[in-house]
Amino acid sequence: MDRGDGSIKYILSGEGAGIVFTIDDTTGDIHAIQRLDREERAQYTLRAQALDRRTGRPMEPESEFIIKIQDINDNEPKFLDGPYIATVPEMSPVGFSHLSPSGTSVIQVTATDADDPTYGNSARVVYSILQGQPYFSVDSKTGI
Ligand SMILES: [Ca+2]
Ligand SMILES: [Ca+2]
Repeated sequence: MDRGDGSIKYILSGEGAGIVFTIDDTTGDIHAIQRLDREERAQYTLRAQALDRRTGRPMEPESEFIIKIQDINDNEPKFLDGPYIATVPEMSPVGFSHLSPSGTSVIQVTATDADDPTYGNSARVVYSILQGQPYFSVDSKTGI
């Protein structure tokens, strides 16, 4: 029904309307007016309606829609329980692998990443040791 002559007025309501999102009341275009952080809030449910600008009467029933915030990789993995302190007896057996777990397990470290685990590799954690070779190694998957 919108002939583009400005006779229709669009209004927005719902979560974050007027604060996070705004609508151009002539075109119906919706814009974000704040920076969005998926880790703070992953989606918003909004409602929009087209009104006759002259009478204020609705032109159609209100429609609901959901805006999902697409993730970017903006969080690095963190060791929430660190710093870790562990002890290992001297002369302990060396070596470790899944096939021959005969070596000495010293500690398991666990890192978490706040990004979306269901999208891409942004939340994927791989463990490696920066210092301490050749005496220590870490399993890249388990952190043992
Ligand atoms: Ca990440
Ligand atoms: Ca993110």
